[in-house]
Amino acid sequence: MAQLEDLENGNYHFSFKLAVLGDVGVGKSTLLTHHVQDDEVVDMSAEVERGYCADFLIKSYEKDGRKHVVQWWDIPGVERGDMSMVTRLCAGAAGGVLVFDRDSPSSFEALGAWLAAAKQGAVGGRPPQAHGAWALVANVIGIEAGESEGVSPDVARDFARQNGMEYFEMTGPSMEPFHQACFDVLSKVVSNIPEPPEPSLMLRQGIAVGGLLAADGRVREALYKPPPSDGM
Ligand SMILES: Nc1nc2c(ncn2[C@@H]2O[C@H](COP(=O)(O)OP(=O)(O)OP(=O)(O)O)[C@@H](O)[C@H]2O)c(=O)[nH]1
Ligand SMILES: [Mg+2]
Repeated sequence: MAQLEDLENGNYHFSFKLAVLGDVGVGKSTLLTHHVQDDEVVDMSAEVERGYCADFLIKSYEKDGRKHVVQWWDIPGVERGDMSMVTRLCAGAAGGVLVFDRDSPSSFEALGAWLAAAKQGAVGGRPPQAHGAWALVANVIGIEAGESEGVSPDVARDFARQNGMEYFEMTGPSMEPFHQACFDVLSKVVSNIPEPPEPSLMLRQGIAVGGLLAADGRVREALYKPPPSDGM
């Protein structure tokens, strides 16, 4: 439970929410669980209004001497029936990972709707991450295997490029492409953190400041500075 305790006790520099989205059965929960399980899994259910439910898992990352605690929200594919709920489930997220099944063209065609709904709820940093930092993962599950030729990697890569995302392909049992997608999103979010971290900007980016950061003298100074004027 160390990861959850870290979150509860503010034992981090920064903490933020990321989402994993995509159609039913494309492997989101499986991939996310493996990603988080690398050290320790904390699987919890967050009850959301009207009985909807999304699991979230917590994972800590070290980057450039700072500790980031991420709440990964595992958005159920059935929520595609109510995209306004997807927007609400993604509220305050700093970005996330979209997943589709290469053997299921319909799971690829749905990505635009998933991304639009997620971006509406997400918060962000500087453009092009103004609506969060996102990455695309092609999984191979075989939901519709045999019914079509599947989704061409070139078409998927084009979609990713048009939407400012990196593209990652699961090719075998290795989890590496999914890890890379998560790290890509994480490093984009982290690269948007202002230096020194100015509280009102951080709030707008959905990033919470933890106790480890507050112990930093330069940061304490920034915390007590008045927020920058936005010209109004
Ligand atoms: N063949 C194959 N099956 C997989 C793989 N990953 C997951 N599965 C299976 O595919 C099914 C769906 O996986 P989940 O991870 O539950 O899919 P999901 O995207 O979380 O689905 P929802 O939560 O319903 O939206 C499960 O039965 C998994 O065991 C994979 O890499 N290859
Ligand atoms: Mg799932």
